Amino acid sequence: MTSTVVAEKKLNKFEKFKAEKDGLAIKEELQELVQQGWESIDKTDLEQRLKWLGIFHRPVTPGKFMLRLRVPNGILNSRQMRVLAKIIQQYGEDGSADITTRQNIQLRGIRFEDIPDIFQQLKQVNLTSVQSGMDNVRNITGSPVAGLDSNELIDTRELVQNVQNMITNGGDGNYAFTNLPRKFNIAIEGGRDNAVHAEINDIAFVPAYREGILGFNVLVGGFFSAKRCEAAIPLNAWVEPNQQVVELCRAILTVYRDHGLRANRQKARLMWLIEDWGIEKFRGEVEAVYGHPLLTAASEDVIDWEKRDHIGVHPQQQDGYSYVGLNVPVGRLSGETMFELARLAEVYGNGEIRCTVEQNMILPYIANENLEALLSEPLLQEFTIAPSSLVRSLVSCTGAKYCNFALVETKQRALKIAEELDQKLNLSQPVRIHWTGCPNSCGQPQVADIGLMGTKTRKDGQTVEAVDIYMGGKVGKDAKLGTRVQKAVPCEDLPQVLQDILVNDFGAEVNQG
Ligand code: SRM
Ligand code: SF4
Repeated sequence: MTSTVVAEKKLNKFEKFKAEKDGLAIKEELQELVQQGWESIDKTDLEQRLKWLGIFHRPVTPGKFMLRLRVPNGILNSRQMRVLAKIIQQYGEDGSADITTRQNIQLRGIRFEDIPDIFQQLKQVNLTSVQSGMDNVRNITGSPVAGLDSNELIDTRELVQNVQNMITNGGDGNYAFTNLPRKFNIAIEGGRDNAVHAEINDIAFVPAYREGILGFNVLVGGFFSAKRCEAAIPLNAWVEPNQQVVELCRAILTVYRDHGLRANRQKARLMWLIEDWGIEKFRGEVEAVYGHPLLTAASEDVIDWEKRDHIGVHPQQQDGYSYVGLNVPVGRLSGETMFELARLAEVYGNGEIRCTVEQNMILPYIANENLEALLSEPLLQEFTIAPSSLVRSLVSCTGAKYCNFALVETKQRALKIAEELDQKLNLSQPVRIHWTGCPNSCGQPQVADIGLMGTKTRKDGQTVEAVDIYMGGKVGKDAKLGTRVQKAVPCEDLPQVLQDILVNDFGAEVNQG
């Protein structure tokens, strides 16, 4: 008996509630639920199904919700940014936003009764939060400098948008893909530096020449989970950078939806199916749904650069223009800073604002003669183009302030320690530190030079917050996942432990005096 048949017989509790009522069905019930008030909503609707609309109740802050958007390719315009700023500003102290590790935006402090109105506002500026949580395809990432980078191979913007439209039915919701066995990640890289971390996605498209024609090699099955982390493997397929990308995504998602393992939720990500079948059979099933013979992969891809972080001023492919990468410490934004970003994008640029997977922002199309004026704007002192070394490359997941999975507080602590070490040490090379509050690995500690994963330990007879330390993550060309090198270091000992690692492994020097 194949495991797929077993899967059909023994469904886990998530499969049961999805079979009872699809998560997307909550869309039609929203008005009624709002009238009812969040306290009396059925528990599964509140804690699970609302996530199909991107609405996450935060038990850490009862009655306050997080709204996870979709920002295809990380690109927003100033009108959209203003709407987002306005939404969170009404919540005062509670209202904030985060740039996520998938080039996306999450809004915080949202009150349930406001959601229908918020959805109206989002629709007016062509934004959606649909299918952004639970067993759906997450925000689709693409090269953050698509259409700007003079060394770009493929402009990913339209492709990402088209894949999102296929999956979400243009943002209205699409029952064809709302009951996957588990979450699903897609990335499309168009540059030479693997800016999207292709290797950690369930499907990744990476540029590759086949018989002189530029298209994509396809990788599948990359994922992180508390149980297991794997880099994506080649599907041995090559597609042209057009509708073929969309159709191949549709085919892979269809095979995953119909055959993915659903018995054990810990073994439901795409890689488990690929392993169960073997890559040959998987490829064959995908090809059958795709409906045409798949071309074999090009012998090598064109990822031949080290990864860039896009911070600072960079000339664009358009003469006379630059894009400016701003460091947003641990990705946190206030309503005020978002309004200001929108203003700067309009005054100095073309109105666009882009997010990166490092939780930073890019302002494109700054005419070179206006650079000086932009750089002297007050916001650029806060979101600087010249941050200190460790702050520059710092990434952090949400952590205990809002996430009930968290074992430690992350963002605030990450920033404080990085700032202190930057004061104390001289670093001659960039060191990428990623924090993640629990083994779910949203902060991607395995891609970092130094990854910190929240845990608990005992110290002096007390249970204290601690981290496991990962090292050896390599990004860009020949990307490789890091592995755990130390277990359960109490957070209070971390500044010294990190200092020692930075001195011994990364050549940092302690400032004298
Ligand atoms: Fe994540 C669950 C936040 C990127 C792996 N993730 C969660 C939840 C929804 C848990 C919850 O309900 O509280 C977190 C919401 C906390 C909050 O209030 O913000 C959460 N994940 C995040 C974000 C916001 C971290 C950040 O600060 O940037 C990222 C949102 C991305 C987006 O825009 O959609 C985020 N999560 C990731 C990534 C990184 C990536 O995609 O490159 C991963 C690892 C890669 C992967 O998925 O393969 C990731 N998140 C998980 C997992 C483990 C998945 C698994 O297969 O076991 C969970 C738990 C789950 O799904 O059961 C999870
Ligand atoms: Fe929450 Fe854990 Fe993800 Fe951090 S890694 S956002 S603590 S689920």
